[in-house]
Amino acid sequence: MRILVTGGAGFIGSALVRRLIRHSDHEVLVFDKLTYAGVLSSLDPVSSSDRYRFIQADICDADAVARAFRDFAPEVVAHLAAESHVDRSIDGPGAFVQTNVVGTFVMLSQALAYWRGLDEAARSAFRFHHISTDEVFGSLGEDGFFTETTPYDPRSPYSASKAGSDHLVRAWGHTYGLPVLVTNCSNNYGPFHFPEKLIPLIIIRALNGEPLPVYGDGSNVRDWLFVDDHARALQAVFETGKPGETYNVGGNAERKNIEVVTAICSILDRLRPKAEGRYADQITYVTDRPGHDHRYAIDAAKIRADLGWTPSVTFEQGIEQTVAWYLENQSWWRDILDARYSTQRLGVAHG
Ligand code: NAD
Ligand code: TDX
Repeated sequence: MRILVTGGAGFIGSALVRRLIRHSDHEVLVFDKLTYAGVLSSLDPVSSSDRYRFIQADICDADAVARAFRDFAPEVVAHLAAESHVDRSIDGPGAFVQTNVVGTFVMLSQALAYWRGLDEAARSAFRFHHISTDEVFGSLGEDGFFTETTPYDPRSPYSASKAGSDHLVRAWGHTYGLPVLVTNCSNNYGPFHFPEKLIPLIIIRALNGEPLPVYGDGSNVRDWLFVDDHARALQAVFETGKPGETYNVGGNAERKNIEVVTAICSILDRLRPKAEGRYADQITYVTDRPGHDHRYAIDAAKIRADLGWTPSVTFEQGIEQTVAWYLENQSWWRDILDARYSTQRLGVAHG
């Protein structure tokens, strides 16, 4: 199949593209604006494949999107392009509304126009897959899980913009018959993760001998999924999922933030011991994130039962691999630190 991957130079998009080139016969067109979060070198491992193509363009640019549909004639759209960092959405929500809401509208409008021009067999085979987040469901207390029928309750500018885009995607399915799929996934981690996010930020700052900022008291809980397992879930959904359906994707690996940070510190103590002391000595509790959601947890029973997908690695295996990758691939993240973002605090609202 021909798969149009928006946001393919990002963390999850690049993992999906590497997987599709290495483990399928699909052709891939990456459509990516290359914002601060787009890192083309994440695609170096597969960019010499003749089944891989790249276009630098904005999903809000209807003409560029229309051209990509016309020239590439995709059978699947895997729509991952988004502003993805909650802290940045606190500092500058406008970009989130623009890319996540307006950009998704443009993608849907152009997909619909293209889809209507296909013959009947191609129309029924076509899929528009929107990659979304569990944050649309809001925040849980100590118990319970998000299912596909949990009511939406987004609470940050980021999650509100993703909720808006999810609603638009479903509306295009219900109203116009576009064959859409939505997946809502928990926190991903793994190689090529941009240093603004908790896990890479902690690894990098630990290695640089800097304080390790834990928001609030560190008791917030996230469910962590290794990014390659997410990529495998996405492929299963657009290849075999039922149009109109939503699938929750999760790692069954709930951890308090402080547990994640101390796990990273212990792995580093073993793999790269400090001359004196331990990495955990660098942990510093800092002002909480405004509106910080307490807990996310996913019930992934549906994708397991319907599509046979389960995570392949535990959090302990995945975090070990991730720390090792950051140790072995320092040029990837040092280039980012030099040119784009040097792990400073973001998202402290000023009222
Ligand atoms: P990311 O920030 O690493 O990558 C986003 C990519 O989108 C970048 O390559 C960027 O250049 C591109 N992009 C941004 N705005 C664009 C625009 N206007 N036009 C074209 N390209 C644009 O994000 P990620 O962590 O890989 O997340 C990918 C998707 O998965 C997002 O939709 C996100 O909401 C969703 N998601 C992420 C997680 C997670 O834990 N990271 C979990 C669940 C869902
Ligand atoms: O320095 C930090 N210290 C800290 O304690 C950072 C950057 C984060 N945190 C906390 C906040 C969260 O409780 O760690 C947790 C994880 O934070 P992020 O890595 O920013 O992820 P999160 O806000 O949970 O959102 C992520 O998962 C869901 C992705 O960024 C989203 O795109 C995805 O939808």
